[in-house]
Amino acid sequence: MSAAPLPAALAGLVAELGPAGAHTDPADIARYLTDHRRLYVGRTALVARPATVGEVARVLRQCALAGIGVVPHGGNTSYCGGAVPDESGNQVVLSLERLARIRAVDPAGGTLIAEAGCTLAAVHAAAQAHGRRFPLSLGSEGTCQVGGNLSTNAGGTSVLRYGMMRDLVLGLEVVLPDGQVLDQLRVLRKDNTGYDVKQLFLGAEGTLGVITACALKVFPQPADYATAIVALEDIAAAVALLGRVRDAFGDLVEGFEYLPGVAVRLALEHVPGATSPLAASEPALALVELAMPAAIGDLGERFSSFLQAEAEAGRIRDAAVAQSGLQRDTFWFLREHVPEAQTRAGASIKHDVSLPVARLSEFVTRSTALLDRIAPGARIIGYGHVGDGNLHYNLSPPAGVTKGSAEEAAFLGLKDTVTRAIHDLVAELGGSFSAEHGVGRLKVAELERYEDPVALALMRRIKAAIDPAGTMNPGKVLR
Ligand code: 2HG
Ligand code: ZN
Repeated sequence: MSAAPLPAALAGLVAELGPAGAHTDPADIARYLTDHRRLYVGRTALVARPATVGEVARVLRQCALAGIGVVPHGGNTSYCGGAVPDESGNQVVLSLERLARIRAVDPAGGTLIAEAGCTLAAVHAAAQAHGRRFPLSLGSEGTCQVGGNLSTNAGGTSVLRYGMMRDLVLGLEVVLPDGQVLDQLRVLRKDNTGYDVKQLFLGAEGTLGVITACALKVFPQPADYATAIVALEDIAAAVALLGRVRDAFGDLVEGFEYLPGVAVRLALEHVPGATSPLAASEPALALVELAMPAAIGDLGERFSSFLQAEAEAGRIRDAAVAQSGLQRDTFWFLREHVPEAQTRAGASIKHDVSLPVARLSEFVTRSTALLDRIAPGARIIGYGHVGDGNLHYNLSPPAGVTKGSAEEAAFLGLKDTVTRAIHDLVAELGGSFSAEHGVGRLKVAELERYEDPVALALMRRIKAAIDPAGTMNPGKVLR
């Protein structure tokens, strides 16, 4: 795509930011234009790369004055096109990558202050260096940035115990669209001082301002893990097991991930190095992980006995408990690589839905029947964070359909019909069409369709109040 011309109103800003702070060369800009899933290819004349909060403020103020849209950009791992500019060439990209300092860690107080451009892996490492752990856990941790995690209220695989990103935040520093800096970077666990305005920016996907730093909660490092892969009949058996594991182990349960057999087989077939400790023919697997902050001992043994009793009672089909840290890694490798397996296998139609946990099984049964009619033969790769009621309910074309074939195109042609059926059913069952991936550009119409109209009207009023010029990430979340 051709480079967009630089608006005259931004020439001074470019000079101020200097060569390291502003990319205007199309070769430097290219990597900021396409999202991770390659759903969109945008254009821009400028990628601003501020190195200080003051520079972020100058970019936002200047763009608000000139009426130019600003698209905040972190690690670019969004599933919904939230971090790339549109095709007009009129929007500026604002990359947080140079704001990447860990400002402070307080192990005793259990807090860590990081700038928005730190990768999630860098936050993990900083916490670990102080004997602490930051529990947000995502497959993309080496690439995604904490500013994006905040702006999308990221979830991942330890939500069951620690909550989503929002639950891990104590304070924020945010630059508002007019360049004012909201300084709420407090490390207080208790702070009841009127409206909690920082909450507005968590999950706002950069439509209200730019988060530049955050104060996060950090926790003791687990000293002992017990991790199992359990073979099950179906998702109903997984939900029942979840209840019993929590009865037995309470808050020690950190992760409860579900993989239908078809997802396991896809990973084994397409991802080099993927292995399963149980037979590939099992109808479904759950990856269940317990963790203890102190080495009290026997966690692995207790979990093994629990699973043995489950097997003897006929409630699970089989189980394997990791015998080493390395084996634990192989269990997680299998789980974390299902998305990659699906990508390698070819096209897919993705959904990121959540339901009340008690209705997951009904959802799977009813949606399977719907899909049998709408997309016969399509493989339902419905996996994920069952402990949180969150399924990545993704479809792959029928087995044997090759990448780039006419059959694959026909399958993709069903996307809108399939998605409507799935999202309507989710809504009927009291669920959400966007559990953890956000709205971005992709799901704006879904938000309009499914959100409570009162909530939607409030969102529009908040947007108009905080971003009256409408320059913050235009076209994302709301339009
Ligand atoms: C996961 O849980 C991610 O692995 C990706 O949220 C889900 O690719 C997907 O649909
Ligand atoms: Zn997920």
